[in-house]
This record gives sequence, structure tokens and C-alpha cells, in this order.
Amino acid sequence: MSVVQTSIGTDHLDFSQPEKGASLASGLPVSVTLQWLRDMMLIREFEVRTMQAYQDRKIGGFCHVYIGQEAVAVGTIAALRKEDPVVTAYRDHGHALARGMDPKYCMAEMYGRVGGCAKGKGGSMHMFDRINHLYGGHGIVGAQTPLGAGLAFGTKYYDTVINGGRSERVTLCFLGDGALNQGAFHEALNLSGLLDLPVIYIVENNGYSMGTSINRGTTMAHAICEKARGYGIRSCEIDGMDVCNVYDAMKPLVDEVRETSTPAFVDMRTYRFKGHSMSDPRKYRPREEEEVYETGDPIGKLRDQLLGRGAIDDDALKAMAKEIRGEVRDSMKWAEASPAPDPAVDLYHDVFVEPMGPYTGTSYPQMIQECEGTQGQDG
Ligand SMILES: Cc1ncc(C[n+]2csc(CCOP(=O)(O)OP(=O)(O)O)c2C)c(N)n1
Ligand SMILES: [Mg+2]
Repeated sequence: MSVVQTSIGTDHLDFSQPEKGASLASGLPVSVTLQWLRDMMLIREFEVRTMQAYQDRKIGGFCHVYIGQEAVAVGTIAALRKEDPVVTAYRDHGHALARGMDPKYCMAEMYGRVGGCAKGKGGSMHMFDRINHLYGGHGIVGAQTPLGAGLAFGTKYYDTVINGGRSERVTLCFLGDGALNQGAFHEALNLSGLLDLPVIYIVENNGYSMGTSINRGTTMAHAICEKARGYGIRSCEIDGMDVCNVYDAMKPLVDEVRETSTPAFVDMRTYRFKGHSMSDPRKYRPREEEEVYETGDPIGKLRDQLLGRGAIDDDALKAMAKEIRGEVRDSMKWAEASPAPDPAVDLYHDVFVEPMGPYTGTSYPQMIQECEGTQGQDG
């Protein structure tokens, strides 16, 4: 299988002749790039307010914000079709918003309220949105990698065997660099290579797994694509701090995976600006290192590029920021107003499977057979 070569950095972007309204990402109108700026700003504002709500004890449990990594979710998901499945780890608010989840469902989920996307039973790490084909949010490191393989197997089976056509969909399976050392990840890669599954494993390589730097905890940290090569899976490195670069590298890769129905692997270089979780004082890395990455803030970069080209001006930018602040504020109001789940009603519902279905097809689970005649009771 071929190794896809992609450009790293922004060298391919020519700023020598700023042109009003000129597109920054190949083949796309500038309105799309403006929408990416808005999407990234929404995620940033959402996460800033999430941190405040956590400190105010309105959000409990584990909570990991996506600040610094916004270009990854926005640029990769932009390369997908609506019906392509997405699955990710626990740092998942950005993926949910980029995939199209209404911020109010995302915020209420973190507040543990019934107005959340999982009726408040999943929390920060378990964003789920079937309509937008987001299949979690997973708290166990690496647990989503076999699910990525399974989703790709499922779509390919459906498209080719049940529908008798071509394999049409591409699954994006995001993971952190810490998941590279999980057995499940290697099993998923092996099966994906073996069965030619249309899935792209995107390692959001932010250099740290909690407080452990990738160099200390992972072999071949300088060239993790080699791990994919061992499974015959093509791979590439992408600068994940520039949304246009992410899109420009991802779009041909997604198209190729869709066309060939074979897997791929991406070492997406990024950086989380905040701690691992809300309880991390981040003493394991020097402030100077953080400052270097902060100067490459993906939002600031795109904003300056668009301003420089006259695609947006300060007033329009301020109006955009104001609108986003209102949207996030509304999401918090929605979360506040939404009731907590009622244990008597919600404790046993949606936890595994509704005993009476809806269930179609030839497999008829044992528990459903056992529940026959007990309609209305919980299993
Ligand atoms: C199987 C498993 N082992 C350990 C943990 C504890 N844990 C939670 S997050 C984390 C670090 C993962 O880092 P990485 O995959 O790089 O993701 P990032 O936080 O950088 O996004 C660990 C070890 C866990 N959730 N699951
Ligand atoms: Mg990491």
C-alpha cells in the first residue's frame, strides 16, 4: 500500500498577493473558511465557559477541554460527508460541536441533565449524536479504536453486501497518542489492514498522555507512522495547528480511502493549551514550551489570515464573537433549566437495550425472549 505524502506547515499557502475574498483552502470558497473560523471560535468559547462552570461546580466528574486542538476536529470533519461515522476518545466536546451537535445538548450533558445528548447519563466524556453520526465519546483509553474498525466494517458490509453496491462511507476514528500503547489499538489496526476497512485512525498527537510526554512513554515517538506501516496501512503526518492545512491534507486522503475502501493512519501534530483535565496543574512541562505553541494558536492564525486578505474586518469579527458568546450563554441557560434525570424513570432506561426493541433482523437477543410477555417492565 502507498504512503501518502502531505505537506506539513503552511508553506503551500501563498500570501504574497493578498486578494479580497480569496480562498485559503484548496478549491473552497472563502465563506467556508469563515465558517471554520466561527466553528473554532465556538469550540473555544464553549470550552472556556465549560472550565468556568466546572470551577463553579455546575459540572462534575472528569472533564477534558479541547482548547488548542480545535483545528483538528474542524479541519478533519470538514473533509467528510454527513453520513460518515465519527468516533473519538474522551476529549470530545470539540468533535461533537464540529459534527453539528447543538451546543445546548452538549452543555446539558456535562451538567448531567436530561436535556443533554445522552440524557445526562454520559457526561463530558460520552458525547453521542446518532443523527450526526457521532458514536461517542469514550472514556477508556483506546476503547474506541476497535469501535472505529467495527463501524467501518458495518458500513462496508451494509453498502456492499446488503445494498449490493460500492462501499460509500469513511469512518474517522480519533485517538490520543496515549492510546498508541493499548493492545486494542493494535488489534484494530490489524483487522483494518486485514479486512481492508475504510477507516482513518487520526492520532491527535499533543505530545502528552496525562503528565507523561510521548518521548518517555512510547517507542518510535518521532515516527509513529511506522506503527501503521507494520500493518500495511498507509500513513502521513499533518500539522494540526492550521485548519486549512488539515483540510487540504485530509480531503484527498478521505477521498482515497472512500475510493479504495482501505484504511489509513494520520499522525496529527497538535498541542493542548490547558492541562490534561480540570484537576491538572501541569507541572510536568515548562511554561516556555506552552508559550511557543500558544503563538501558533490555530484560531489566531486563521483570523489573521482572513483579516489580512480582507475577507473579514474587525467589526464583523466582533459581531461573530458576540453571537458566539450568546449561543454558549444560551446553552448554559438550557442546561440550568433542564431537570436532572429521575432515578425512578431513567436509571434503567437506555442503559443497555430496551427489552421490547425496536429490534429487527434475525438476531433475537436472549434477554428479549426472556422478557416476552412482560411488556412495560424494565430488563
Ligand atoms: C485503559 C485506560 N488506562 C488508563 C486510563 C487513565 N487515563 C485517562 S486519560 C489518559 C491519558 C491518555 O492520553 P492521550 O491518549 O494522549 O489523550 P489526550 O489526553 O492527550 O487527549 C489515561 C492514562 C484510562 N482512561 N483508560
Ligand atoms: Mg495526548
